[in-house]
Amino acid sequence: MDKSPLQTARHGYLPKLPPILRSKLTEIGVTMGEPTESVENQAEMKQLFEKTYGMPIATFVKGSAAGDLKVDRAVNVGVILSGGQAPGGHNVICGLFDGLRAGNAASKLFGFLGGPSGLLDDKAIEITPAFADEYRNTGGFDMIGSGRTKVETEEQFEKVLTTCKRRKLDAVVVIGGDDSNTNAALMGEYFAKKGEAVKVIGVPKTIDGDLKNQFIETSFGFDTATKTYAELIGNIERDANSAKKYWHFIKLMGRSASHIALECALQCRPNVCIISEEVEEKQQTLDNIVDQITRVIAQRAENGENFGVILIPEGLIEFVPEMKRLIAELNDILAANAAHFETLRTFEAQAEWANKKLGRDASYAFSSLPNEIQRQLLMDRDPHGNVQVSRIETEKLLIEMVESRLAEMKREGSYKGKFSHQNHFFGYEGRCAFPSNFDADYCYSLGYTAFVLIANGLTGYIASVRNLAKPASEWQAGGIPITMMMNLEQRHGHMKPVIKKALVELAGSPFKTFDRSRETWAVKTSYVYPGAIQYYGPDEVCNQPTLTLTHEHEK
Ligand code: FBP
Repeated sequence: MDKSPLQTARHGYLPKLPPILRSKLTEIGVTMGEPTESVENQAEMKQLFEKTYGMPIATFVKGSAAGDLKVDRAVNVGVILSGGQAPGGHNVICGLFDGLRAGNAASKLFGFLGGPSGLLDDKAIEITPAFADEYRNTGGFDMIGSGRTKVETEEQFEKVLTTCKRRKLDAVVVIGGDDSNTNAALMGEYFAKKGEAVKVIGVPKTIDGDLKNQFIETSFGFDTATKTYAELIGNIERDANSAKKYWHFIKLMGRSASHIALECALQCRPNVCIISEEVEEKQQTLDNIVDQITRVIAQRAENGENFGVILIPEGLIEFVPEMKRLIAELNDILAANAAHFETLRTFEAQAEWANKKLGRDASYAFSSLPNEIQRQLLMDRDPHGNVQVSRIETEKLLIEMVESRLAEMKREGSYKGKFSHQNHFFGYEGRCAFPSNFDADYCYSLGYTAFVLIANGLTGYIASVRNLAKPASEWQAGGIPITMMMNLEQRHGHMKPVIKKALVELAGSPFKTFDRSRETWAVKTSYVYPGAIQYYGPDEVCNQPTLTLTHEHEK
């Protein structure tokens, strides 16, 4: 395969590891902290996770390694990439591979193909040194592929176990987001309950940035994805400020949380950035959001500035109270009547059926939406029961509503400007970018950490590399029990144990920083142009963490 000059250069990049992981493996010990609790529903979670609930936080320290797997014994480990792509996944695999081989050169790593389904169907390749080298510091998940199959039934766990036994696996590493790490926790518990020796370790991945807590400071991929989007937004801002004729509505990925939109706003200072969590907190309707946008457009028009940039988080629709209720009702009726719904061939028939099944308020909300959005709301759910928000064109819905509101204002004489618009959706553009130095280092460290957790006989843990706002020379490593991040939520019409998404905290420093300046950015053009990710050069240009991480560490 032909390689670009950057691809060739990045092969030679040596990811930085936290000091503890640079020690000899026999000198890495683990200290165990206090027992932990799940974020909510502690009593129920304790019952559901009899074996793996309440385990302590593990921190690697200099000392002799302890545990039931000795680091120098040859081990077999399976790895899967699960869910949406995020920059750096390949480096997690390479870090895990290098850790395994540093422990014992005869250890084997199997990459299961296409995500969890590879584990179920036992489709795997053995990772060799030459194969790993091909993928070091590259973006994408094409090394072994990914998928979103949910592993939750006893039959599926048994199939995974059969695969593990056939391959003589000591452990499985699941590289994934909240749903995939929920799978990992369930699998770890199942094996432990059955007295099986196979360990399960998770690694926090998702560009959405919503798989985090005090010990998982960020999920990998968030850094690179937001820097990629920020480059594009900055370019559009500069275009808008040059041509002075368009309002750009930019939808940004992030299935639920608005971390991506907020980070891009902090980096680029757009005129408006909607934060879904604030919409929910203030119980804002779609009309309220349209008011907020049109007010800014009218104010800028008075200053002769008929252009601007508006950021819209992908998950917004699910946070607008009337839409949230509508989607929840739709999810339930679609789950309960899946077979009948399949028989409805046309959109008209589906919409009519849904309208009859919905309660009065939800039916009113549904009918008030343009047909295209109705159609998008009725589309297939993902295997975890989620609406596929990346396919709902919220940016176009808002443009339509803003345009008609501005027309009314023009008639009333309260708006005299000119409104021309462009719409964009940035999501897939950022998921497979070359990992930034931060993500390249973080991911490699996470993979290596996963190996050390396995070597110490831990299961049901997620790899944790901490102190990330500081240079890698000050990072720490360890693991936390996955159950610590879990609670019960309604999925497919049933209460299920899942990892609780970490949403944007309105009392948190990143949002407060944005809040302090947004009124100014709305009216006065204050754009900042971050430019492309830099891989080589001075630290302040190529080794900075996200502003979210930086602000969160200020508190
Ligand atoms: P993960 O949570 O699996 O990391 O995926 C996140 C994401 O990129 C969301 O931002 C987006 O809504 C979704 O995946 C898109 O999914 P798909 O790749 O199936 O279109």
